[in-house]
Amino acid sequence: ILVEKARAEGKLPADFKWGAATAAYQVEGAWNEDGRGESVWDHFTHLYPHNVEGEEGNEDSISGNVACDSYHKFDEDIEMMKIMKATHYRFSISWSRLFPDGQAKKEEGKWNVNEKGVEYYNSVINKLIENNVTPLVTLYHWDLPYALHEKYGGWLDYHSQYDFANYAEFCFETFGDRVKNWITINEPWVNCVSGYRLGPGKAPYRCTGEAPRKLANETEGLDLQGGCSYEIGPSQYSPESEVLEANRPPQRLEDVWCSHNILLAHAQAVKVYREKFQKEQNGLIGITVDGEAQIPWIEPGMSEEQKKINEEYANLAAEFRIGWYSDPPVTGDYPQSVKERMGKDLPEFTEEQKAMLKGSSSDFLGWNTYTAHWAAPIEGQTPPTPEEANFENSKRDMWDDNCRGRGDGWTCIPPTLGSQAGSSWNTKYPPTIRVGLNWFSKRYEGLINNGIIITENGCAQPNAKVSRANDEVTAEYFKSIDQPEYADTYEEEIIENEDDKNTIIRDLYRVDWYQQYLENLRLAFVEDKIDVRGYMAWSLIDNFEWENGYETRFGMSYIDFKNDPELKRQPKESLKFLGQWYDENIMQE
Ligand code: PNW
Repeated sequence: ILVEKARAEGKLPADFKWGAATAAYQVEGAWNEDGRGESVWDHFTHLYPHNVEGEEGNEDSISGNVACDSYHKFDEDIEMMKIMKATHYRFSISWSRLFPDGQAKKEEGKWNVNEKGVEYYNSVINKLIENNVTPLVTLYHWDLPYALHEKYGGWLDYHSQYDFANYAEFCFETFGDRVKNWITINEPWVNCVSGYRLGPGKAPYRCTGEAPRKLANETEGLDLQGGCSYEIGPSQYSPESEVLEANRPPQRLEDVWCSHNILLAHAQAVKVYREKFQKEQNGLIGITVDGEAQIPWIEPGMSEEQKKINEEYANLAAEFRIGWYSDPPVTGDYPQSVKERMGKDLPEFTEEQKAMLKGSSSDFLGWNTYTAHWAAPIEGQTPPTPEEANFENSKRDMWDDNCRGRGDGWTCIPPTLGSQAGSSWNTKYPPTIRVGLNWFSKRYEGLINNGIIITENGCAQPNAKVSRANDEVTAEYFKSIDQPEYADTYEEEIIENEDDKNTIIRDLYRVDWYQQYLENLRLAFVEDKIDVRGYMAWSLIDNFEWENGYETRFGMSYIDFKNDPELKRQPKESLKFLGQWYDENIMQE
């Protein structure tokens, strides 16, 4: 009834989950306080300081050592939530803050947990609830305990699923009386492809290429590109991981195996929740996947036949870019197209694993959406056909290096779609959210009980550092296909000087971003009747943007990391805009 009433008024229903998102390593700081253990991000940012953009010699500027210090300043974060009228807040738990060596064990009814960590998350959860904000908790947002990487190669080893499930069980048991919305894993694709294939992007900085390497203590002839950590391979694998010793993924397939193991870890955690907690605690659990909606390339005067080819291609591209990760937790297996075209390079799930995976994200599906890709088959850049899939060093490797590794899914045609925001991959094409919601909804009809939640959406304010060549190309294109409204370049909003606080706070590019993406979300709900249940903006506050450091700002609240030791949060225009959007577009009972 709520839904019908809302649709009739062109609004979102009163129980719509409305909020902002952050992640532990990006905001908490306090990296070595109160017994927290090292994560791969602590370890590798310290080991390879040149892999993150920051100030030479200033360790805090290239790591999450201090970040926004939310570990001590969480009250101030709550003040920001109020401005946007958040009903929900999505944050993540740092696994190594609770279990410094990553291995949760319960003996005689007692967990080997770091109590200070528990105190912190209890206080976060309780404060949210006191302030009428519902917690939406991510268990893993890329900060794998370093001890597990060292012990057996982290996500490369199938043991990781059991360690993750034990940690998850502790969280359900301890926080589940108050936390009713759980996300197991954030963005398996980014975690695995950027962490184990592309180099050096995300920790643990493994990659397939011959990237130059320099450690923190090597001062001679520093190579500012930083390095990949693949050379630490075999010796890091302890005898305990006998299975992996025998079946170690070849370097070229590490991202594929990471993906496989992380999907299993998700399913194991859900199994624990379903069997031991869900009935009594009455909460929901799901996974969050990333991936650009794939927009078929069209041209003025293009034949119907070619349009159809490109549409089919777009679906195939989406199966590779998104379905690879979202199908297993819903349908229980990889998409047929991926299996056929990856051939024997793709690990198989056993029947038992398929059964465990199936429906493991049937409560809800989380989707992080930012950018769109064009899709069209381009000569020399298509993935292998099933016939070509079974050769070592085959066409698939070429395609992987040229296309998949670059993040273009199956499409492989530059540039990405829309005006350039402040991070290289981050372009603005608002219909992407509506296209993607429709794609999921059609693909998983009847398989997801409580709809899709947009668990992240947002942009970095455009700055002078990022190449804007894409703008002109896409602007021309949009004009040619009669969509001039997407031909924006927003030159007046580009920040020339990193310290131009006024431009950063008057973040009109971002206001426009939210306005347009939210309008597309509203249309998906009202017109297309898509079951979308929530929207979390990324991000509540400026924070540690991984390899891009602190000057790539996704936040709706400004922090002067360089000059303000208090790290005061200051609301930007966009934060206020969201509060207004809430009033105007979401039913108030
Ligand atoms: C997400 N891409 O990452 C993450 O979940 C956040 O932690 C991050 O801060 C945010 O988006 C902004 O980057 C992504 O290359 C990283 O398409 C890269 C991509 C997408 C999302």
